[in-house]
Amino acid sequence: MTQFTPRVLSGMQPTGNLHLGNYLGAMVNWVKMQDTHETLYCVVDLHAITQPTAVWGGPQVLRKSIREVAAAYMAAGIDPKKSVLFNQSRVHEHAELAWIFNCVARIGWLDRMTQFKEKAGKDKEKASVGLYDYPVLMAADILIYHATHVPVGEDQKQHLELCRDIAIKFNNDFETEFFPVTEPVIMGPATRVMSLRDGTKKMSKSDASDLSRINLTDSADDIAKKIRKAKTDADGLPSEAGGLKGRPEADNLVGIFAALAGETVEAVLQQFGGAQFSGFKNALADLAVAKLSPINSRMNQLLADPGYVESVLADGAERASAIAAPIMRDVKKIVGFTA
Ligand code: AQP
Repeated sequence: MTQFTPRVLSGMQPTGNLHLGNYLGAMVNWVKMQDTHETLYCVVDLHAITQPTAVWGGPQVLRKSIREVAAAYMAAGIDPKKSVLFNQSRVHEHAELAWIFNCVARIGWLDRMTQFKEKAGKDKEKASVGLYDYPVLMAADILIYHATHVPVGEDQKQHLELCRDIAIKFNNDFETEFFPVTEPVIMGPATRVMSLRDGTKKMSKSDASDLSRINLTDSADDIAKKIRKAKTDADGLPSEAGGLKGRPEADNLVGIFAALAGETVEAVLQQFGGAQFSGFKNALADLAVAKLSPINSRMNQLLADPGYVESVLADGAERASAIAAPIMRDVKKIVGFTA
């Protein structure tokens, strides 16, 4: 079996403000992995344009959003000296490998992808071909760097299984062990942060209600207001995790507290079990403000210097290309395009 050097890749779309779900589900782990792995983090702008223009805002907005997401990465703790930070469209090998993977992946595999069904909605005939093909591009994003680990939230599990299927089929079809079978890294107490208005729905950038999510750009007042208004049920907090079963909103708020505090759900319930939500929400608001305000301030500082953010992205693209180019050259040989 080929041994691959441990390498991490992950990314987020520049389709709006990043929120607490993106932060706790993925970014917290990204930051940790910088000290243990070689890490690449990208702003997935090719993915953003799979949605209607109204979602990503058109060319002027997109350019700004790419900088904002890059600034959010750095503000949350991604160090561009330790990690390669870049935007996907600047490294043409992502799109090139995606085409080859389009010829490896099967339509039946894509037909099973639940995120396409959710994002395309009722009128899937009107969805872009790019939205349908999104998981294939995602596999190319990962495998063009021979990434072995991908830290993501729970919602990306199915796409990562598809990435593994593509690597295995490519290796089988071409009788090689060229691509690693990548491991998803889905860890921590908040791998699926739910909407503050409806504990059965994922916290999401595209939710029409801004009260449903905490944005990394929210002020301290907004954070406190959103937590105070968060939906809860009539009972108080249970003393044990089992008491959160069937109570999605309570479960979500306790999970958020645990993730922000770096504690287990059990430890949070030992502290707050039996308390009413009002007191717990005050403590959660204080904790969220303490954790998120420094990120917000750092993001604003970075955004005041767009030239710096652009220079980080340009440097990152160069470093990413240096890894991707030889891998793409080998793929072309394996497929038979070049000798
Ligand atoms: N609610 C969430 N809880 C935990 N993790 C989450 N992620 C997203 N939402 C949650 C993780 O964040 C990473 C990047 O996501 P993305 O920006 O590429 O797109 P997304 O998953 O489609 O995010 P949104 O906010 O839900 O956007 P829209 O509304 O456009 O669909 C991924 O690792 C994801 O798991």
